[in-house]
Amino acid sequence: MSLRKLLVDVHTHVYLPRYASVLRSRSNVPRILTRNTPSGWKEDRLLILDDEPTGGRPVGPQYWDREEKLKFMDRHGIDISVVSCANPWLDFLPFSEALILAQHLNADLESYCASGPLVASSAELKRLYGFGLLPLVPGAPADSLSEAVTRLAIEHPHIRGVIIGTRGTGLGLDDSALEPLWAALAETGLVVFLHPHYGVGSQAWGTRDNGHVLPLALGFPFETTTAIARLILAGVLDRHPNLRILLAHSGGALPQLSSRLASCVEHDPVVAGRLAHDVRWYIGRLWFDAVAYGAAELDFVSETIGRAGGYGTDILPSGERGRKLGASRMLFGTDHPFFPPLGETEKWPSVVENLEAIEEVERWSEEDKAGVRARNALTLFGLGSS
Ligand code: 5CU
Repeated sequence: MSLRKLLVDVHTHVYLPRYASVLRSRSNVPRILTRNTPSGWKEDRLLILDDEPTGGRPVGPQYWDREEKLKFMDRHGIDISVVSCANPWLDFLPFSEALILAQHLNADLESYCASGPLVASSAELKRLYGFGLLPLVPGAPADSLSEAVTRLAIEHPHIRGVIIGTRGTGLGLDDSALEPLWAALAETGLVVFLHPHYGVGSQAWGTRDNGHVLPLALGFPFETTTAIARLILAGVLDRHPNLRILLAHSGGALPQLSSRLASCVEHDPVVAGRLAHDVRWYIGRLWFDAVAYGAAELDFVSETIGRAGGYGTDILPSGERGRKLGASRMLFGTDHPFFPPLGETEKWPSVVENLEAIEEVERWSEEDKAGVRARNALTLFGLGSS
């Protein structure tokens, strides 16, 4: 199969068996508990979010079994998945435990990918690659984080990046103690997948029962928006221009708010003085998954990214050139195994919606769409000769 026709999923999660057993061993959230159903079955339930309703939600082999991941990929025509541990990663562990568990889980992930199948018609491309874990928890010494990055890059060829949350070692991603981490990530070229877990200000959700709708639909993306905005405002991308950051859920509200953010910075000489560029310029230095569920949103995000690179320069790439630039920074994702279908269906509606959204962006050429489906990921993760 031509690489142009591939489908690559960059946002797809797993709780490896070792991680699932840690969750099973716990009596506080995050945890997996087994309970008896009224019909006498035992069922596993996952509790990871702070406000998870008592009893959590069903969890099963689709979260940890590689065969289930491959079946899901086959069913949706996905050739390659770049899998990552789902939240909340190692956030709940003390540093000494997080350090050891990260090493074990990264070795597990390497073998999950390396011993998996090849892409049909390719002698070199695997169907599975991964984002590793770092012991990025309170108390982590800065040099241990950069050492972990170097080790990951040297020891695990199928791990092409790291997934991180928004809290760093407790003070967020603008903490200057993280400088050696950014330096090591930029040096190794590992892609940083920035993903939310905590949401923001849950008092804003009110008292009406809306289940997980508001925390997941709004809280998650707002959390990512705040975290990446703080990283940009701290000048991290000026000091580490080779850092490659992929934002979950199409960057949350960052594209929509980027000109407002830029205007606020312009009005604050202290913050503006810290940055080498107009804030919007940095948006063009990031990558965005295409997990937005709508064509209008994808179109808007790519247009915003495309224009971003021109801010502060004489050329404002708009029109086709801007769109191409923007589309080249967007990558298909599914969020599997989250958002499963509610009834019996062959394909998951959440996946079909994301694929249809790519197909329906009228201003993207077939070339742009093929890029979002596969080529951009192949290039970003250095897979095959894209
Ligand atoms: O449904 C959820 O809670 C989640 C989650 O926790 N993490 C994620 O990536 N997607 C959905």
